[in-house]
Amino acid sequence: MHALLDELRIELPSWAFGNSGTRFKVFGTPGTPRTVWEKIADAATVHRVTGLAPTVALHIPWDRVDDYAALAAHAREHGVALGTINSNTFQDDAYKFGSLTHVDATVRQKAIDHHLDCIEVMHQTGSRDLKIWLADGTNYPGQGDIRGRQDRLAASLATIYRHLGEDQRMVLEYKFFEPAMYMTDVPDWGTAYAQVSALGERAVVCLDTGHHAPGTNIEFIVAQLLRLGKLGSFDFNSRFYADDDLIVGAADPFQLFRIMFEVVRGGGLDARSGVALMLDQCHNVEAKIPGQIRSVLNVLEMTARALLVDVDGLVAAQEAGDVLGANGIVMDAFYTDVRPALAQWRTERGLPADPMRAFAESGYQQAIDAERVGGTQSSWGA
Ligand code: PSV
Ligand code: MN
Repeated sequence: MHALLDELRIELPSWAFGNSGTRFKVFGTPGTPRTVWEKIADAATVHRVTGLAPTVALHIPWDRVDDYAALAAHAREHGVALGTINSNTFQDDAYKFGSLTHVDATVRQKAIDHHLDCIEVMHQTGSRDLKIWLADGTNYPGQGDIRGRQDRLAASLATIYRHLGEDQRMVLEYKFFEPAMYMTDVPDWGTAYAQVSALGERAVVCLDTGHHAPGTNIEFIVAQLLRLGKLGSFDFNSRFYADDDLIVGAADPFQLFRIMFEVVRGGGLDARSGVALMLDQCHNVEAKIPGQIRSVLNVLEMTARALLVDVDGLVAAQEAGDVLGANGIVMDAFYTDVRPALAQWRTERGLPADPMRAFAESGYQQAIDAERVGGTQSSWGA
């Protein structure tokens, strides 16, 4: 296996361990965490069997606690650390017509203050990244002034950026629609790039793989943002139709391979690149902990295949105009079954050869099913 595989780190979202669903129904599952403390214990289980997921992202206010230093210590005791802090300006009545873009300065200030609170949390957790996804947008032509909203967004982001600590970054996520249906204020990588470029070096873009129109060439965006030095992080998931938030690589493993190939090509696996690979998923009907294990393994598997591409041969074929030869080199890597080699790679590192099986045999699920009775199960939005 390629040495760079040892650099792979995948951050888990705390909310993947809570219940989630669609607007039609959220199904509860035995063993679902009631608190962020329990979510972190579950996330640590994924790291124990994969060795690939040493950090957990939090969502504020879903994961609000009184003592973040204690939460960080709890994570450490479980063998993981706290990672990205995600802000949330999409579930408060005040934000009906926008948050950082709102026409009313009082509402904008409330949204800015929430981000300053998140920065305070980051100081206590030791987190590097503040990730911002905005639900801001409009549903009807004429409802809002597109340009005015961009200007207010720029001003709000600049205020937040000024408050970041020296080692902290702002990561701006884009999404082309939903909940706004006509116009979203940060709909695409170009807008996110324009906004973060105006701020400075420590403002970068988050690429959520589910946030593009069907047919979008996502690996092109990866290559371009890496080239521009502005790819801050990924929110990995997969989609069949809209923003499905399904297990990464489930809908289109080849797309995940192509994305990881561009990450490798652009130096994004090197820790110094600052690119954070995160999952942003929900497990609505499947078991959550194995769902996260499978996701981590899918990223590992496609990264291992991407690292198999014979780059020298590829460049030679490209330069010779050998279209089929170049394509054949890429496809050879994609079609290589790396699973036996990865089992061996894990064994050499003292990890279970089969993490899914190791978790199933660990008895952890049965223990939490029995222990976590009563209380209110965590869910998306709580
Ligand atoms: C928005 O759809 C998003 O992708 C953002 O990253 C949010 O923080 C996350 O979903 C919540 O699941
Ligand atoms: Mn996301």
